[in-house]
Amino acid sequence: MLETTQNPLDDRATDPFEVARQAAVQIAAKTGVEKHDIALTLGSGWGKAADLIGETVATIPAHEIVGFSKPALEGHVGTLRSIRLQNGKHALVIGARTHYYEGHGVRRVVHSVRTAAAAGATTMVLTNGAGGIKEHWKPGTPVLISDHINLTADSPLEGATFIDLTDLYSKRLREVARTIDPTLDEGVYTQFRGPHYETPAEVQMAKAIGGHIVGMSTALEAIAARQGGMEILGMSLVTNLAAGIQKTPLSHQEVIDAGREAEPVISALLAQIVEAL
Ligand code: 8IG
Repeated sequence: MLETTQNPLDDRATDPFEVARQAAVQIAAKTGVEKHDIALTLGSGWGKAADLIGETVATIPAHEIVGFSKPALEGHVGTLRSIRLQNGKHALVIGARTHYYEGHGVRRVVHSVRTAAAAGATTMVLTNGAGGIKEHWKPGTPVLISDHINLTADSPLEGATFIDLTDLYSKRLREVARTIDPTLDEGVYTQFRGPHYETPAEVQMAKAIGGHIVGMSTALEAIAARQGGMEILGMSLVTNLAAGIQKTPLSHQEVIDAGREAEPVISALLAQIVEAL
């Protein structure tokens, strides 16, 4: 895709936190909402949750906000939405994820998370569609992320920034989610670079090192969210069993279809969880 305007994050001399602060100021101006309490990134299969969590105050095309890119993928809605929850809190819904595999660098990947922190959010809900390694997870199963393994060999942290990642995906928030659905299982999310799916051998490696879910997002975002001081809830929708675990080859269309089918149920679940946070 041809980009006509320069993204300030691509200039190494720019402070990415300053860009995030500017983005937060623009969001406050365009939405009329001074502070957002909670932010949600809605990945494939989770988009409908935005319509269920509350009353939409404003919808902004993400590329109108500094540092955000145009969406790379059809089906990934490039909007930022400000929603007033029933409990009076304000949620910022990020429907514009930049994936690491797009090759624009990790600063762009985590810009939405840094913007959410700058906008005042103290809770970050990260959702995604992913492959499952546990065989009993049928396509359409929502899973809580308990921890992650970052196989991108990259980090959103720059320089000697040493940050603890213990309890990165808040145990407290996982327990809140289980008050809504006690049957929610959990697993370790393994982020691969993508955009290819894994080979069956790579899935076996992920399993051997303690992974249960394979995907192409979230881990880098969670690190940035921790740096921003936010409490994190991570949820994956298992849209397919990982390569070699399921007997048939993976098809992007099947993944999309499984997401669409599960969307109403898991979106309603997420809306209930958000209300309880
Ligand atoms: I949806 O099986 C979805 N995203 N890496 N592997 C990886 N990402 C995914 C998968 C999968 N399914």
